[in-house]
Amino acid sequence: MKIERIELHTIKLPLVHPFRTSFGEETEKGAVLTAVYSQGLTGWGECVAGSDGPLYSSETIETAWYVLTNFLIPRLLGQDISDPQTIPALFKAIRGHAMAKASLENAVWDLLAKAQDKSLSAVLGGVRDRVEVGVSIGIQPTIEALLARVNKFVAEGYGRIKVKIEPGWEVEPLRRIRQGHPQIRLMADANSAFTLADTPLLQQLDPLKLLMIEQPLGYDDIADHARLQRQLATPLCLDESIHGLADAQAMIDLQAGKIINMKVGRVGGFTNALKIHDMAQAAGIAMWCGGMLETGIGRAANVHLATLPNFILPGDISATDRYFHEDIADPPFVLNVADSTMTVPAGAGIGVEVRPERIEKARVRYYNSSAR
Ligand code: OSB
Ligand code: MG
Repeated sequence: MKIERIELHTIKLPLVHPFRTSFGEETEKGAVLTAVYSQGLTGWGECVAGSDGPLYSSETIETAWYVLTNFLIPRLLGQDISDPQTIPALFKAIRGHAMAKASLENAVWDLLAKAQDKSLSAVLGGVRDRVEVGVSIGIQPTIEALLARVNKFVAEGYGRIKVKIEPGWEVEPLRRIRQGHPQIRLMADANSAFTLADTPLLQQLDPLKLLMIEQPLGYDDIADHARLQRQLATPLCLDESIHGLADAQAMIDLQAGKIINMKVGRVGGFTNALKIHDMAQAAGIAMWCGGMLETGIGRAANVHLATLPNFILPGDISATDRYFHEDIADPPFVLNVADSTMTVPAGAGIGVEVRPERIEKARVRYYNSSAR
């Protein structure tokens, strides 16, 4: 299909509850939404780069806009694409900027799936129609506030709880959650807030039987995670450190952890995500789908991705009402309370209906370009 037209929309949506991690607090979700047009169909993508600065990764919505409009869109517009796995080659000369690349490539996956009248899960090779999910809870002002939040989400039906940690907010909060919920699947995410010198502190988490500790050390550091894993019983999971195939291979070779948090934006799109999925599966590295507080577009893409066979742990994919009062797509995602799952949209492509009037309401920046 010839890519006839591409639109970008930067939107800002207020979050229902502020989200604090070791790298900062977000009260609003900013995203660049990508739309690709061909033969009367529209494919949608969402760029997960940060709107508050290069804090989680080096990309921001501003760097993504710059790279998309100057380098990526000119390489894609007017191209005749029949297989989205050919797109990374078009973008090869552009180094880095995985999230910008993914937002465009993933929109083409949606477009081509819609043209075949197949769900995104079907074209990716998914094997299930519901995916296990959990909730990621930010750093709270007090332990009492954290426990109240955990209890609320457990009561809502979430069967896996992840809490953000940082120095000074680690062992005690997790111990108190464990006391109240002896059996729940519990894990911690440090977003790179610790160093190897904190090994004795992190060892104190071993008796709490956490599912995993996510990204305790440097955002680009694989070797130190290997050193730490040798001294911990709790499995380590890498998030920030895995930017592509080479990082996943290094993690496997160095035994730097046992689990990968897959974020399709962080690895540059579905083509790379599929390759890392297969590589990890062959190496016995488990995988789950991470989240970046996505709108309905990115959330739908995540749900489809999580249907792949090696996604064997619950994902950071929560119900829409946990993030937004009103999303830009319908229907909202809801939790199946009986088994802490989310149902995969059955329609073509990402399977959600994007609402243009809501995008317009939330929009702060717009771009439109047509092929000649
Ligand atoms: O590290 O997994 C992370 C949100 C923004 C940036 C980084 C992370 C997160 C989350 C939220 O943990 C997961 C979600 O979308 O619910
Ligand atoms: Mg993380």
